[in-house]
Amino acid sequence: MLIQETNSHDLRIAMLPYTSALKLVDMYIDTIEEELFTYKSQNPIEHVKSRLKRPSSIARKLEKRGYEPTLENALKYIDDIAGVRIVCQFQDDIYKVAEVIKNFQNIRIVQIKDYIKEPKENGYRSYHMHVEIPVRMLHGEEMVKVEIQLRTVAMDFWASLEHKIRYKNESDVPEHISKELKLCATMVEQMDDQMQHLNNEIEQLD
Ligand code: 0O2
Repeated sequence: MLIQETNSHDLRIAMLPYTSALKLVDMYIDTIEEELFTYKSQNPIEHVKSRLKRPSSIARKLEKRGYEPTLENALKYIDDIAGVRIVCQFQDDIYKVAEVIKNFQNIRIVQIKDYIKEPKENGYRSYHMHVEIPVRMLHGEEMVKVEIQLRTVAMDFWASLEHKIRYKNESDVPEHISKELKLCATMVEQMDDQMQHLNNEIEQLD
C-alpha cells in the first residue's frame, strides 16, 4: 500500500515501535549525561533532538532511491524513520559520547558513517550511527532501527542552513551558493579544531 494512501490510523500503528524506540534512546542518553556528569564532572552534550520522519519525507526518500513509496519499503529500506540528533560542544565530545553508546548493552550498532573524518563532497560533517534497539510491544519484542547523528554546535548550524538551502531542494542550487557553503564548511572545521584546542588548554589549567 502506498504511503500517501495509507490511513492515518494504520500509519500510527506502523510508527508505534519507532515512537517507543525514540523514548528509549532519549532515556539512555539522559542516563549517559547523568553518569558522565556524576562520575567524571563532564558535560559533553549541548542538546538532544529526536524526531519521527514525516510520511511525505519517507515517501520522497524512497522515490529518490528508486523504490516504490510503500509502507513496506519504508520499514525495509529507510534507516532514519526514528532519528536522534546529539549536539555536542567539541569534536572530542562526539567520539566520547559515541564510545559510551557503543558500549550500551541495549543498543546494537549496525553501521557507523564518520562524515567528520571523511566529510561529504558538499562539506557536510557529522557522525552517523545506525543502531537497533529492542522494543517491547504488545505482540512481543522487536528490534527497531534508529539513526543517531552526533555533531558539534557549529556543524549543526552549517547543516541546518545547508539543509534549508539545498538538501531538500529538488532543483539545482546556483554554483556560487554551493561554493560559498563549502567555504563555510571549511571555516566551521577550522573553528571546531581551534575551539577544541582552546578547550584542551583550558582543561590543562584546572
Ligand atoms: P531529515 O529528517 O529532514 O534530516 P546515513 O546513511 O543516514 O548515515 P546518508 O548516506 O547521507 O547517511 O543518508 P541520507 O539518508 O542521505 O541522510 C540521512 C540524514 O543525514 C539526512 O536526513 C540529514 O539529516 C543528514 N544528512 C546527510 N547528508 C546531508 C547533507 O549533505 N546535508 C545536510 N544538511 N544533512 C545531511 P534527511 O533525509 O535529510 O531528512
